[in-house]
Amino acid sequence: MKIFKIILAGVLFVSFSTEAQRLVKTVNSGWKFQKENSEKIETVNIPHTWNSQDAFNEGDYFRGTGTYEKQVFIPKEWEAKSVFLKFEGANQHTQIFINDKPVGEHTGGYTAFIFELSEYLNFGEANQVRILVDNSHNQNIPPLEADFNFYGGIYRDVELIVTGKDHFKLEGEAAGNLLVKTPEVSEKLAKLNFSGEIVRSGKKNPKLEIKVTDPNGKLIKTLTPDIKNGSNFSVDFEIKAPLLWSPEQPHLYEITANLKDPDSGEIMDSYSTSFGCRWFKADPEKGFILNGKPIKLIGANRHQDFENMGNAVPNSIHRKDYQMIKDMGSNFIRTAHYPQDPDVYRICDELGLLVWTEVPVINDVTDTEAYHQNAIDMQREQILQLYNHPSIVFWGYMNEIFIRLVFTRDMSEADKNAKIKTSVELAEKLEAATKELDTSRLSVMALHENEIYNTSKIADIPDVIGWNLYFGWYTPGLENLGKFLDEQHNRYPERPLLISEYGPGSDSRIQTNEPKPWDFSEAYQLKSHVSYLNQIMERDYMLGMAAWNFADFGSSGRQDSRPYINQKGLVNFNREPKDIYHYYKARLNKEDYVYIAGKNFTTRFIDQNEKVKLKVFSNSKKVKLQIDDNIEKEAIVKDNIAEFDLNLEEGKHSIKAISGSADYHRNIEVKFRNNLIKNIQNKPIRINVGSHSDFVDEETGEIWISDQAFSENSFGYVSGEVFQQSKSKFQGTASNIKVTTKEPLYQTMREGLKSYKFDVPAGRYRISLLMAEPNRRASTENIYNLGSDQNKTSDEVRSFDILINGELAEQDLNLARDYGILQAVELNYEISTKDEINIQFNPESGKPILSGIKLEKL
Ligand code: GCB
Repeated sequence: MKIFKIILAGVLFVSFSTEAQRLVKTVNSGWKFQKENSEKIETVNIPHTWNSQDAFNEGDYFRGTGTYEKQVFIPKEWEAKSVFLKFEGANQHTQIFINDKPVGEHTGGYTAFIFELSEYLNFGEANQVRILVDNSHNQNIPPLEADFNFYGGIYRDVELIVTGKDHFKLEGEAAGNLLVKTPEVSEKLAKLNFSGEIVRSGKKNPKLEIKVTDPNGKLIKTLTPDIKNGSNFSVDFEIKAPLLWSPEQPHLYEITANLKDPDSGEIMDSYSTSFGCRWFKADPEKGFILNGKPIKLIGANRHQDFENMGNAVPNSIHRKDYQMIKDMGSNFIRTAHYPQDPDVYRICDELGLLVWTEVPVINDVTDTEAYHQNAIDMQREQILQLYNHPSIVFWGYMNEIFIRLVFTRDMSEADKNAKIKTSVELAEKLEAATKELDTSRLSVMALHENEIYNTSKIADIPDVIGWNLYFGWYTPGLENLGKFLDEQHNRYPERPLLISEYGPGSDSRIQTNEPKPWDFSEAYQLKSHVSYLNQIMERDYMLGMAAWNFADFGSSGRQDSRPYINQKGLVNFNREPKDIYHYYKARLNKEDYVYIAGKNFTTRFIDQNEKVKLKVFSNSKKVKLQIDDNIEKEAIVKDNIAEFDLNLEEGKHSIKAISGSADYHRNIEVKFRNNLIKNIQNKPIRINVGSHSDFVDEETGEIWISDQAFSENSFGYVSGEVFQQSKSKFQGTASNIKVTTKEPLYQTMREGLKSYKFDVPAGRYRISLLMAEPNRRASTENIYNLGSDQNKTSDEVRSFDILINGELAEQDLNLARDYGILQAVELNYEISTKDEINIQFNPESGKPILSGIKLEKL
């Protein structure tokens, strides 16, 4: 809750009435913005980033300085006040100038900072405010590198704050926060302390009055502590039988502190904060204990960006996200990998979400005093600014800090040891800084799956260890999760453990009944999350788990099935839920819930005798299915999924799932694959060649169906194999394919095929062949020059001829040479035929490839 009151000019400017308080107002609108080395000046509103678009284009996004400028009128009356400018966050180094005079600067992109402007201002006039923000890489500022975008700009609110000359201290690391501590809480009693600092004009001794209200808004106490040495105060108080804060009942108390003129009783400054009463611990055997009871922490990580906005998102989106996380049934959130908007923590307090918040010390450490100090400053700012939030239970300070080291080839032993040493030293300093400010919360660090964290002993430093584990994705075997955790638990029985990240990438355009790692199908995401949930639920010692990630997010270095986006979200970048989000809802919520999986899997292409597989998510024991209002089926629910194998006729079906008091309806259309040829008139066949998944084009609704081998009266490939880029990945290339929005269609392909055949009725047809050269090293040589180029092997030159019903359609087609690598190519041909279409692929060098094929009757 902001102390934002619209104060009538008369009241504000004539004098502060006894009801007056500080003025807090945003200064977000109408800034003139200019990027370094650019002529263009635009008018922008804050929140703003200059990377909302270019971080999603090919090449590097702009990292440099942006200048924001604005005239701000400062009333004459404020001469008698103190005037501050507060930034909730700007990425990542900020300098402030008022009327061309430097006021101050701040380093770090994710915490708030505040400056007193009074001495720089001309009162009764417009003042020029100029802000320089720089997001260029700086080896002394964390994060050095990470799997997300470092969008530059003033991407959180800017506020002007006006207080009396005597005021609660705003300047400094706490950015205006006063601390409410809860050193001892039980069901019977909460012992509390409220402390802070007052900045005084020195004329009179102000009086302090603190009002405490309970969660129902009832005043329960008014405290009037002394102000020590003229500036500090610390007051203890107790609440009997406190209403405890918990995810089920997030009761919030509130404090309002007023600083009063001793003679007139006028309020010179006022500050409010909410707080909660709860206690907790992390037990290495029993897991997380909140208010004396074990609670399995289940939830997600969350990045702060949104489609088309970058990190410049309004508070309403923060609220929507956390509401969705709460609605999913979670009780836990990790604000990976940095402190988020101050509103986020207020929202988590209100909704009842337990929070792990962390500073962005990620992947690597620079061995300089400046880097270490910046990291420590970030942690101090995070803790002091967010201290009062009952939702926060973990202060985190490092993520996978050895991953750069582990993946850097050619690093000498000496350099490795130096890197380990500086990282361990920094962890020790961060641990000390954390505990110096707050012993009531747990410190935590996230590790990737590697022994180095144990051998270096860095994992012994924090109170709790979070493992980021991607079994079944980066490393094989979903079932290895439990084994890995049990082994860690046995070796380090005193160490409380949780899973800080897990989950595969998915794309709601990719649908299959036979999910495989790296196919980006929604089905594999489901399979993986179910397995992880089961394995964690059966281990009492595990504190809990946070899925990676609540939403898809921008990461300019990524080339998955949607380029520049990390697709491990439970919801899309625009927060459209994926199947998996509904699964969590069914698994975690108590109220009856039912959902038929497959928003994009509503047309099923099957063989005549094949059954339609349907998955229904539910939190009941059984699910009933009503098909076309006349057939009823029932299935037992296991792991919150009821599986149905349905015999359905070709055509449209209405399906309703009922479980408990909840129901869900979906229309499903069935098409027999063999009839596709028969019905080809006006209904083109589209095949996702080299893939076991259907690709649903969300723009057109067209479906490119999974591939099949040729059989009589049907269609399909003859010989060849599914193209595999690397052993660990099961299909396709993970590289971005240029000039198309149907990347997955081109990423998967069949290699070395002899032909693709259709047993079609006589007629005239258009054939479209889709392909992309996946090999980055593919040669652009002409096959006929090979003999003269000693360096090239035929493996690197892919060249083939295409014959359609015996007629040469392409000779020496070298995609790399003719179109470029990783480039979407579509070749269309028209032919007339009496009974069949046989598209032959004859290699000249290397193996022919094909990504997709469309056959249309003209
Ligand atoms: C991790 C990182 C996270 C990445 C994630 C991934 O372990 O901590 O920043 O985004 O893996 O998707 O690879």
